[in-house]
Amino acid sequence: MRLANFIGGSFAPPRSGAYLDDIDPSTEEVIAETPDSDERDVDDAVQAAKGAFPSWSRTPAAERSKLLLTLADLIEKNFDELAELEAKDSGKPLELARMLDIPRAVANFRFFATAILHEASEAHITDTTAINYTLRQPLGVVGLISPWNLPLYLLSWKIAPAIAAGNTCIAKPSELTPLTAQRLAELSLDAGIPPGVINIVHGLGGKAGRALTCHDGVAAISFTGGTVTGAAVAANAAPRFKKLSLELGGKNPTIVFADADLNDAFRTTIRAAFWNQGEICLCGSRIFVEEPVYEKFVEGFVRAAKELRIGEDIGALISAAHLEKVLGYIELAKEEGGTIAAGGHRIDRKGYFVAPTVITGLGCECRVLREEIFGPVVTITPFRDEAEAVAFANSTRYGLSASVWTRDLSRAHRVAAAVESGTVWINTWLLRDLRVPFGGMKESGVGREGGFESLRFFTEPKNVCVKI
Ligand code: TXE
Repeated sequence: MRLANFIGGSFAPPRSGAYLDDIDPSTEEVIAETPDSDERDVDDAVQAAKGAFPSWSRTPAAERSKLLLTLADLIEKNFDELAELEAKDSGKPLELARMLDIPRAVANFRFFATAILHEASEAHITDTTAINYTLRQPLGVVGLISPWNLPLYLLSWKIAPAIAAGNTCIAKPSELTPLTAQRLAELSLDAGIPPGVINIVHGLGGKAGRALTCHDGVAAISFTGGTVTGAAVAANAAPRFKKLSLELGGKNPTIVFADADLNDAFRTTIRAAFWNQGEICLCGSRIFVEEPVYEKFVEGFVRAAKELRIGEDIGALISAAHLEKVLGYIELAKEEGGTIAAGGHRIDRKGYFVAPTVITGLGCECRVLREEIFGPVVTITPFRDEAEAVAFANSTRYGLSASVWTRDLSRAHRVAAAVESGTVWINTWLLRDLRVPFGGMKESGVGREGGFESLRFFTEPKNVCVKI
């Protein structure tokens, strides 16, 4: 299968004529060729998006909403095919793509299609002298850069609010997982979304992605990916005064107090550790357990980790390079003095599979507890009291999410307030309401997405002051 860019409603080969191999991580076979686009393709897409903007931005919200809802219906109609493409492209278990990725893509379009029907704007009355009101107008052409771990899920999380708010967009999916983006382009045509509203340019981050962040015709960049890449995106976009939203990595703590419902904590913590083979920025990769229940917790956790089925519960890692990175951290854990209590090795079969790995015996100063590994690798560390738990949780440069397990209501609120992270789940994990602000503190990002936060990001507030 040879993919194409989607520019101005047509499929076009890359200007360079060059392609990149797209590999199925579970078989290591090439399954498609992805355009190796450059700044010429990005410029073509910007021109198409610019051309479509005046008419799209004037299209009534009710009409835009209808088109987005039609696209959501079409994704649902093609559910099986999209789930299969996603699983093949990313290495994740098919069941997970069916349970998580594709339903969320549908939900994203439905959510923002209806959100724009319920917007209100502020008015500020200046005594008897003036009335101010706030216009929130679309920005124009926006650039959307998404990663490979949740391909359609995160791409649609950006495209839906961007176009719902009246912008036209250029999406740059990860070069490692281009398949569902290609299918989305086709479905957007079937849905009747006008040419140029959604453009998709495939290719490498350092080339096509970089061109998008540097293009003067692009008003804003919404990026999800690694923290180091986020810094490169910011370095290019910030001096050009583009609006920026950065959703970056995480090294999220799961804190289990001795009074928690341990069965529940246990079941959810396993999922938080190993879902999508640990390749979710929200995964709980540092588990802290209060001393009285530590031994019992570790014993049960290790047993459960060993029971996870490779291929069904745990998919393949995205690439050979990422596999090496994850295995490198397992070696580092040993060098740092850790004990591999479960897993710790590659699975002896085709594909980039790593056994679910549990590491004990390391403190928060170790690199394994400070750096994002982004694989099926977790550490479990005991803590003495609440203050130590909070200090451990806050001991990284990241601040994306945290999960706290306790039956003590006051403590739950105290710890939630003290943990430096954009989201704190109490007695749960990854329970998402699309209206809440989503994003990270510290090096986990800048800005928030979700609900009206997304619509605000993709619009420019304008104060209109009318003298009475
Ligand atoms: O993703 P990148 P990578 C973390 C995880 C992982 C690490 C690196 O720790 O090991 O990041 O992953 C595009 N200008 N996360 O390198 O590079 C790229 O093409 C513009 C966390 O695979 O962050 C892709 O479309 N764009 C994470 C997107 O950026 C550039 C999800 C993300 O790729 C670019 C994924 C550039 N200079 C990885 N360089 C999360 N938080 O969910 C790359 N890109």
